[in-house]
Parts: sequence; structure tokens; C-alpha cells
Amino acid sequence: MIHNDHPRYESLKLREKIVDAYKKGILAESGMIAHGRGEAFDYLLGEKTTVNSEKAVRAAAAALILAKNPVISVNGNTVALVPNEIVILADDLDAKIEINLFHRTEKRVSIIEKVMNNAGAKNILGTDHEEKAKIKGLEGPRANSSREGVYIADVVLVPLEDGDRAEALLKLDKLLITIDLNPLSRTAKTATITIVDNIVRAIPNLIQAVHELSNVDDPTLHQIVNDFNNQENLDESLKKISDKHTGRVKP
Ligand code: PTJ
Repeated sequence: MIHNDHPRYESLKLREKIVDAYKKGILAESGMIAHGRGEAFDYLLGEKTTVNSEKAVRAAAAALILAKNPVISVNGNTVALVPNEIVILADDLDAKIEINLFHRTEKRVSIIEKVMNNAGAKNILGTDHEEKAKIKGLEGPRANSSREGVYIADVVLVPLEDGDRAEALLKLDKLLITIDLNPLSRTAKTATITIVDNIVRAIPNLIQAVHELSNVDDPTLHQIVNDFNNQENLDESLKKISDKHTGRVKP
């Protein structure tokens, strides 16, 4: 039991969720390691949403609203931390949710499907009772995508993704949005829009931004997407880390 006056309360609560998700079979073993890496970057970023993340969230929301076929691809870590929020975001955008696992087993897919259904998802794609289409340039189980989902999507939100799949999806001319606390990761550098923030803050911020931009006209939304420069945004995130820890700016 963690007391809420503990200075690392929020971080410890997330750890608890991650361990619990591992015990329930949602999370891959290496999902815990991935979480630890994210945690380290979150610490360096001050465990708060930065201005850069806000900019990326706005661009991501605009791209998702403009999308004809938006898909949210989920893995174990995403489902461990924000299952309900993913369902809200998908409903607001009329987007599909697809399971795509790096460490895929039939058992994990079915557990994750149940968790998402309990969170209110109506039609989960990427399960084992569905015909798949292969993503060019990828090998292994991650290469299989749902014919109704990622395969035909124009905009894909893939939080905590690995670099290979991000590159393969981008080569298929999809607009790729990721959420990754590590601004140096291959995925962060590859994606069209990278939100450098913890997924537990990024998804609620995205839900809010989608609401705020829902009545904005298409040319303005296109402008928001076009004005966003991912490399510049990542550079600013890195600068924020170094400035923060060399005392150049106040936290
Ligand atoms: O559930 P599976 O089988 O699909 O496996 C998922 C993992 C995450 C294990 C797999 O995709 C993997 O190994 O990912 P990587 O290559 O470790 O990348 C995960 C990235 O997510 C790292 O750059 C972390 O910094 C980042 N990350 C971890 N936790 C969070 C995060 N970013 C945002 N919010 C987090 N909570």
C-alpha cells in the first residue's frame, strides 16, 4: 500500500499498475523494462507535460480529426496503463482499435481483447479470429495487420512502438503518430508526429485537444499539421532536458 503523501506516489502507482498487468498476463516481461526506460526519461523531463508535448498533441489531434480511417494500435503497456482512455479517444474520433504485439501469444491477445472489451471497446481488431494482411518490409507476427484496420488506415496512432514497425508503416504512406518519452528513440525520430510525454498524460491531453479542435475547419486543421516539425520538436525536448539539469532554466 503506497501512501499518497509519498514524494514518488504517482510514479509508484504506475509501477504497481505495470506489475499488476504483468501478473494478469497483459504485459510482456520486457514491458516492465520498457516502462523503466520510460520512467527514467519522465524523471528527466520533470514528470510533467511540456510545451513541446502540447504542440505535438495539438498536431496529432488535428491529423486524427482529418483522417478518413484512423486506427489506434495498442500493445501490452498501453492496455496496462490507459485502456479506458483509449476507448474514449477511439469513440470521439470514430477510430478503430487494433491489437499489435511485439511479443505476441494467443493467450496475451485474448487477455488484452477482454480488458479492452471490459473498458467498453466495441470492435477490437488484430485478434486471432480475423484474416490478416501483411505489412510490407516487416517480418514476424507484428507484420500481420487487420485488413479493416492498420492495413487500410491513413493515420495510425502507435504509442510505445518499436522502430522497425514505425519505419514500415511510414513507407506505406501512413501518417504516423507515436507517444514516446524517449526523444532519441528510432520510433520518435521516424514518426510524423511524436508526443514526448507519458502515455498516462498524453492520451487524456489528446482527448481534450480533439474536443477543442472538433469544430475547426479543415484548412485550419491542415495548417496545424503542416506547421508541425517533428525533428524541431524533438530537439526542443532534448534541450529542455539538458537546460533543466544544467540549471539554465527554472523547473
Ligand atoms: O506488448 P508488446 O508485446 O507489444 O511489447 C511492448 C514493448 C513496449 C515491450 C515493446 O514494444 C518494446 O520493447 O518497446 P521498446 O523498444 O522498449 O520501446 C518502448 C518505448 O516506450 C521506449 O522508448 C520507452 O522510453 C517508451 N515508454 C515506456 N513507457 C512509457 C513510454 N513512453 C510513454 N509513456 C510511457 N508510460
